[in-house]
Amino acid sequence: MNMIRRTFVSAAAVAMLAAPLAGFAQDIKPRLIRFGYGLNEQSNQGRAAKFFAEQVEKASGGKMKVRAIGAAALGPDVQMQQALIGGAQEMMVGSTATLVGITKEMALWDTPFLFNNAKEADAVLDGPIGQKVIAKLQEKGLVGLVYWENGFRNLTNSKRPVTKLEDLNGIKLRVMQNNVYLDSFKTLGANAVPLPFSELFSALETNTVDGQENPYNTILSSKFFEVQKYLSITNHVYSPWIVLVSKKWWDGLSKDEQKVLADAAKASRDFERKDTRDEAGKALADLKAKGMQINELSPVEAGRMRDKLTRVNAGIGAGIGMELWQETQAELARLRK
Ligand code: TK8
Repeated sequence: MNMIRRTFVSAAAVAMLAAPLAGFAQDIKPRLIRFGYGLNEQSNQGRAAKFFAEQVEKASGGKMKVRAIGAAALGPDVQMQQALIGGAQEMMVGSTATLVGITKEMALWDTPFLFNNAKEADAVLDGPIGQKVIAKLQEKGLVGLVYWENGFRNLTNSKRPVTKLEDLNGIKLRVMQNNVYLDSFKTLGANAVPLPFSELFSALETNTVDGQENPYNTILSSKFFEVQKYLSITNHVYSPWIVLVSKKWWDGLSKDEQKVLADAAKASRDFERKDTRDEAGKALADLKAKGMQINELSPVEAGRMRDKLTRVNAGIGAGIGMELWQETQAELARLRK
């Protein structure tokens, strides 16, 4: 009797649970979003990825779950881009520079000294020009949501302080997998070697390369100060990150779900830029305290470097199309008035 009763009760319980499950299975099972990135969890990129995940979870009432996966555990930028295009991964954040092989217009952001300050960068990236470049991704199977700040890039190396152009001669310098960067640093006389970011620390540690260039935040969070003695302040280019979605996957979302992601991406952009700028403001002192030897270039030497670097501009204009190039120059002139 007891046995039968127990069986009956549990069968009823199962039936009660199973009924709503059957009807709303689609709604109850949260959408799982793998959001990959290259830096570690303690970086500005990691903090903003976590913020994005929290926003999505909150705004969707737990129906959408973002798993932020850092340290290139899902692969370096280029590999994740392909996974998104193929639909094997949902989202990522990475450099626009590594996207140039897919969308050539992204090379606009590789232009040395394009922006004088973050305010200009925000205005152009968030304005019509930035949106026009983002829209180009669609035909390649990607949806770009927002630009985050990677930041102004500076040079580090293990050989000597770079105080003038000639100091770069013979320095093996890792660059991103991008032709503008490759040409830029060859033009400056360095021995430029393209490498994915995920291989950079160990390449520096084993002296496979002598140097690299990245914003202060990354030099700090990726602990490059452990393997790089010299930091030369060049601010040679402003580098954005971009939050990407697989178009294949995006097209299967409801309008509400797309809105949750777009809104959370905007909120994450504002959070990320503020956090990055706060950190960058303190980073030089931190890097000095960690033992890095930091130098600025004299105005004359900075000018020489700038003149050489801007020689790649003609090639960038031709690559992205003169119309986009001129439109950007006009917009910058307008902003600077
Ligand atoms: C991280 C990279 C990094 C970039 C680089 O995945 O490769 O040097 O600056 O931020 O995108």
